[in-house]
Amino acid sequence: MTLTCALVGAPVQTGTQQDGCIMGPDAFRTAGLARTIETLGHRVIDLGNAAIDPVDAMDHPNPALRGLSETAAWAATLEHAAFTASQASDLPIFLGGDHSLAIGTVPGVARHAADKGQEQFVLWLDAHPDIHTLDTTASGNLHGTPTAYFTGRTGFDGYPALKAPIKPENICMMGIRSVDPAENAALSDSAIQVYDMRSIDEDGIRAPLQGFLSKVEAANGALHVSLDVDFLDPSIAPAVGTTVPGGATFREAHLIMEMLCDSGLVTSLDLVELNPFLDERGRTAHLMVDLTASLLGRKVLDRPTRSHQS
Ligand code: B3U
Ligand code: MN
Ligand code: MN
Repeated sequence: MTLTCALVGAPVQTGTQQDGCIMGPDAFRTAGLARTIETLGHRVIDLGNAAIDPVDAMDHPNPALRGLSETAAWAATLEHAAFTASQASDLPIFLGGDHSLAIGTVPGVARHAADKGQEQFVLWLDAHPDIHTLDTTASGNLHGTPTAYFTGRTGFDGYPALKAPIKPENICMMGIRSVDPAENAALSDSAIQVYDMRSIDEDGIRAPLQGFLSKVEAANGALHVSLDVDFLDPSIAPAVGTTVPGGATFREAHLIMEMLCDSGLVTSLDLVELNPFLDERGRTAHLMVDLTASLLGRKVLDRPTRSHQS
């Protein structure tokens, strides 16, 4: 199937401690994202980079917080950008930028799904659950907070009101291996499906992902995939500020993307946390582009692979 993909640059780095994610959108473009997608027979429209206006400082009792007013401003800007890109294309691809951008992209695509009468689902591919509130984050880095915000948890004063919060039971997290105590408590009380690296080691990727995709299909839902570079093992994806050992392998990551492609269910994608300043000759940027290619139909064989025949 030929898709129209809209690229939306989201050069957000106020959610992290380390500078560099601001260059992410240009690194994805330089690594040939548009060309690669077009080679697979799809159409690409590049909508350029979103931007925020200067903002006034916001106060908050948590003294660790940094970049609060800018990040809250990105929420509104990217919600709008994601909503309009969803209307203008079959598949908006958001080029990060740190993961705090999902406070805009996920609510924006969810509003579009709600308008169409569809439930929004989210596949969160990350070393971290990013489920801190403004009160619980000890690092103060707001890229650790998006899933708490878009599921409608309290503790986000000053942020835009959510029009279509994501139901926790519609979220599947994979690759999780770094969880703070407050996040652990939040996940214990939550209906979010979490597959940590232990469960992937024991059961593999295929069965849990197939289970989640069946749920999305049964609900005729929209599916947003949020891919954090640190989902991948640092040995294959060094260009990220928060490397965590024991990540997804090259083969696991491609298998996920191939299964997502076969499902035909993905309606939007975040590519986040790429810090080109930390990359080695563009290899992480290229890997993220290659994973996107697998999601959009690049295959080893034209004929079905063995697993499809059995
Ligand atoms: N949970 C930690 C670490 C972290 C979260 N997201 C990333 N790192 N990328 C925190 O700072 O909230
Ligand atoms: Mn993340
Ligand atoms: Mn992460």
